[in-house]
Amino acid sequence: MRKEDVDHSLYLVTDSTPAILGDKDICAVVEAALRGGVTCVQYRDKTSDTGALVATARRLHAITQRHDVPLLINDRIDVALAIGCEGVHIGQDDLDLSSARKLLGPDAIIGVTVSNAEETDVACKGGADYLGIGTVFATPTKENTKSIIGVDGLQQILLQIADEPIKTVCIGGINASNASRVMWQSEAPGGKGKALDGVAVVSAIMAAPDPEEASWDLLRLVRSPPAFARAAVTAEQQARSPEDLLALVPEVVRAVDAKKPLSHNMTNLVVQNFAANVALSVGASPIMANYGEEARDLAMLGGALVLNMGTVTPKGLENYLKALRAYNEAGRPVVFDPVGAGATAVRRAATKTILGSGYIDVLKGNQSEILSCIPGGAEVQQRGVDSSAPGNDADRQKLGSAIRELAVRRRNVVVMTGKTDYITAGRAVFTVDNGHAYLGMVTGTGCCLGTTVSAMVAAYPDDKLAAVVAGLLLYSIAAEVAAEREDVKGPGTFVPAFIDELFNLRKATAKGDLGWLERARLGVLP
Ligand code: 3NM
Repeated sequence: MRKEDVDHSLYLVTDSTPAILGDKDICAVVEAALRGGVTCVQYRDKTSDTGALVATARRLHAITQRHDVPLLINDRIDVALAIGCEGVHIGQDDLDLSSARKLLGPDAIIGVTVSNAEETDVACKGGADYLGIGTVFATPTKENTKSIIGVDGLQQILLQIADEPIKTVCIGGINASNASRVMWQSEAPGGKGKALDGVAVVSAIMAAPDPEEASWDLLRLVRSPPAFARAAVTAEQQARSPEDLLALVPEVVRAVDAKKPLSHNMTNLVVQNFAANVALSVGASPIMANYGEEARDLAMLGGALVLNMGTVTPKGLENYLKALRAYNEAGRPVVFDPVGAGATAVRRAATKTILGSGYIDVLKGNQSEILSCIPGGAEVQQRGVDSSAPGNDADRQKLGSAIRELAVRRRNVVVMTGKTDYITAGRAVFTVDNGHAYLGMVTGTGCCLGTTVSAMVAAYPDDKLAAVVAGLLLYSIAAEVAAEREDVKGPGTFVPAFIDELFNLRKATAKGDLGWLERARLGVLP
């Protein structure tokens, strides 16, 4: 087989330790995995004596040859030479790439493990055939890994090598629950970065009760986009003008009114009652279910999930992750509100965990929360950028490009709330200048906006940008209308009036009375 023709889609790395292999025969497991569709095999054994290594490698090579799949040896160039297999895989502490190439010749396949920009650069310049990028997620299989880079770190490396003719797989903690997501999420949209060629796994196959079935399942997952990818915001949807989006608002509001979608809130203790009433007013069916085990069933009901981190606890975080997985698997939208994200170390870590554990369709927060989701965002914040200061166009642009980059990286919609609200899916940054000061004087109004947005994306999932814009306009204009009422004397009387006006505007929209939309101040950053 020519090395250019190697398929890296499902790359099996073996492990002979009892914790993973158990009492199974390594050759039987590899044979089963090949029947299941594994496309490349690396024999990795850090403990056996050289004689045993060579003997096992020979048996494995006979098997991989029957399946026309390359066999690579981890680290041991001598073993690869002794059995005449297709190549080797070298880590950063192993023999260097140019020596390995000299020993093995130009036709051998040589892969290199990389975890940062510098290692990547050296491996590409040195003529590696493929990169094993990791460690993506922490894994008990290899505990002494250098760094956990997450999907963000993986994407960074793929952006760096956009133009290199090199193949790539990722490694570390990859299994059936995340393979498809990692393949899709690590690729920067718009052809800016490279897409992974595949995933490398150890335990997901070597420790599986049925390695053939596990391989078959993984290969299918690697080759098919995840459920949530189907409804990502398209380039055409992003190219619309504010007027185009405004024209869709009635349709979105009516869709919620007609469908009464489920708004599943995992939200904080302070706002549960308020959020449930807001959901009802905008036309959704709220459920305030904080127990993650329920999420699988709830995700099947055609609704959307709100993860609101307002009163995060370790148990709460576990529940969020279960629900996130369930909604991602069902292909139903998730709105994440990283409340107080920058405020404490616990919240910073929880935000990172949530963002790294699944796909978030809409990331919504205030300026400091959103900036703390961006690498380097804290510095933007510390430099005192203030989008609400009048006439501060430079700051608006800075914030606009920061959230645009965040949306590109996450392939989602980002909403940054404030005096002006900003919305982007990675291209145009739309702005909403409606609302009322009372919203800032009542607890939970930010959280309830998340609930409102969840109702809109649940009812209108194929156009999440329009859905989010509709949610923001309905919410902030209802606040204006409520605040102007004669019976509203301050923040206390504002709350029931606001709930009424959310209901009234929705009902008016359903009847075709769209007068309220004349107040809309929807724009786009130049
Ligand atoms: N190399 P599992 S992580 C062999 O980061 C190996 O370089 C890694 O095992 C790296 O698929 C790893 O069971 C083990 O998580 C991956």
